[in-house]
Formats: sequence, structure tokens, C-alpha cells
Amino acid sequence: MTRVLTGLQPSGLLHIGNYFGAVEPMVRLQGESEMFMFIPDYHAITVPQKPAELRRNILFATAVYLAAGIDPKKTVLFQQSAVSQHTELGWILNCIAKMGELGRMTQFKDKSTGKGENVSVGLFDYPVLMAADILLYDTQAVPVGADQKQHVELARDLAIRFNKTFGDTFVVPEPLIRKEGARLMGLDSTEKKMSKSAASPKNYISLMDDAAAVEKKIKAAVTDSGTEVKAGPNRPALTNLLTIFSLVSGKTVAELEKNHEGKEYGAFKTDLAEAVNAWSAPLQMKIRELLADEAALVAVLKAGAEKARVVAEKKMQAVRTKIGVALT
Ligand code: AQP
Repeated sequence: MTRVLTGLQPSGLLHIGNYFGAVEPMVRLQGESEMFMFIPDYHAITVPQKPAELRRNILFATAVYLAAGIDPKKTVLFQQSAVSQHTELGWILNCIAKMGELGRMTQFKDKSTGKGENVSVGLFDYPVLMAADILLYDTQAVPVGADQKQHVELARDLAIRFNKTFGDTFVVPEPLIRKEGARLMGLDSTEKKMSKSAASPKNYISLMDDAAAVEKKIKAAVTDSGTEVKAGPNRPALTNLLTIFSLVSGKTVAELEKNHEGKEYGAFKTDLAEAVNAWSAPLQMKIRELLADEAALVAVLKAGAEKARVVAEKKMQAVRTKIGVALT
């Protein structure tokens, strides 16, 4: 069985890009793979977080996973900070990671632009902690959106480097990137991906946006010049909107183009907003139900952390021995 792991930072309310990029692929793989899914709360604090909000977002992410269909009997679901082996291995990997390779990470460049020296060391170093998250569990496949490919490649490089230096220890992981919807772009710009920490809420469709908000955001979404509802290399805005439509409706882009032949952007956007709302309404209901029982969510995470800790500690014992710090 392939071992699969992913995590989504509780740095805000999740959006549909996060959902289709990383949550839904995990749901699909359940049953046929050995599943680990975690909440990378120590990644979230690489940018300032309000403690009460972070706590809320951790519980929210847990509710989203469960509402989406993650079954704790089939998936080890846990909070990163509850398994201290993640940060321990992160430190060890820090000692073999190079400043140069971290400096090349596109996400760091994007997130640090304009901040000069006033950016946390954690933000720079976060891909190393992510490598530890992955390598700790002998993960073979990591379902992620396209933006995280570079970070999974770093995990591969660090695994190979460690194995060469200290002997075979880590499985070299592969990113698992879906064909369509691996990089949903912001509604407000075809240059920037949809991102939960985007400056404007018009950039993303949050999983909890109500029908009116979805309609407003989609109505305001950028379009391409021309009037045809068609995807294509020179039509990034319509390609993005049609991809979203396809993901929430299960229809192909070709079908949707055909259904909207001769229709104007306005009518297309109304249909798209309806489709998004029809898809998100039952999900939102489940999320709310789950959030109403906080103790149950905490219990799921605790039980998951106990299972994760056993796997993680076994790997750490091997790592400590390999690097020479284990004295017995
Ligand atoms: N626009 C996107 N389209 C498809 N997949 C996406 N993902 C993120 N944005 C898109 C995928 O969602 C997962 C969550 O990753 P994360 O929370 O660890 O961080 P991220 O990639 O940095 O996501 P965001 O939404 O942009 O969050 P912030 O703003 O907090 O940095 C990953 O698998 C990611 O690829």
C-alpha cells in the first residue's frame, strides 16, 4: 500500500483551491492507501497569528477534513504540534539544508517581497519543517497543489542527501498533483494564485462564503477580452472560472463551454455562482455541525496524534542512531 500524507496550514479559512488541491485527493485515496493527514499549525505561525484565531482555524480545518469525508478510522488525522518529532527532525534536516536552496523557494520570495529583513526565520525555513513532516512517515506520495511542488522536491533532495551521508533512512517522496485544478488562480487577478492570506477577500472563494458573497465575488471576477465562454492558453481568466465550474459540478470544461455557447459572461457567472453554492451548501452544513462539538474534534486529533507519534518516534530512533547522538 502506498503511504500518503498531506497537510494544510490553519492560517485562515480554507478556500476552494486548497480543497480541490489537497483535501479532495486525500478523500479519493482513502481505502486504497495508508493515509496520514495533519494540521501544520507550526507552519501557520511563520507569519503572525492571533492565538484565539489560530485555535479556531485548527478546529475549523479538522471539521473541513471530516466534512469532506476524511474518516479517522482510515486516515491518521492529527495536529503537527502534538507530535514533537516533527520539529526535532526539522532541526536535524536544517543542519543538512543549504541557505542557497531555501533562498530559491518561490513561495518564500513571494511572501517576503517588500518586507526586507523584517521577515521571520521560520518563513525562510518552513520548507525544511515540511520536509520533516513528510520524511518522518516514510511518505511515498504527497497530494499537493502545484505551488507546493518545489517544497516536495526539497524534501526529496534532503532525503537523498541524508541517505547518502548516513545510510538508507528515508523514503524519497513524490508529489501527487492533479491534472485540473492544481493551481486555481485568484478571482481578482490571473497572475496570482488563490491564496487564503491574499490581501483582498475578492481573491478567493472561502469554503464558508455564503451565497451572496460567492455571487458578489464571481460577478467581480476578472475576465478575458472578448465575449466567448471558452478556455484556452490565451484566456487565463475564463480557463480558471471554467476549471472551478468543472470541479464543483463534475462536468467537463468542454461540456460547460458547450452549455454556454452564445451566452454572455454575465449569464455564465450567474450559473457558476449557483453551481459553487449548490456544491458548498451541504459541505458548510456538515462543517457547522462538526464545529458545534469542539470536544469531539479535539478527541479525534488526540487519538490521531497517539497513532502518529508511534510511527514518528520509530523513525526518530533510527535517525538519532544514524547521526550518532543515540548513546544506547
Ligand atoms: N490556488 C490553489 N489551487 C490549488 N491548490 C492550492 N493550494 C494552495 N493554493 C492553491 C494547495 O492547498 C494546500 C494547502 O497548502 P498550505 O495551506 O500549506 O499553504 P499554501 O500552499 O501556501 O496555501 P495558501 O492558500 O496560499 O495559504 P497561505 O495564504 O496561508 O500561504 C497545498 O497542497 C497547496 O498546494
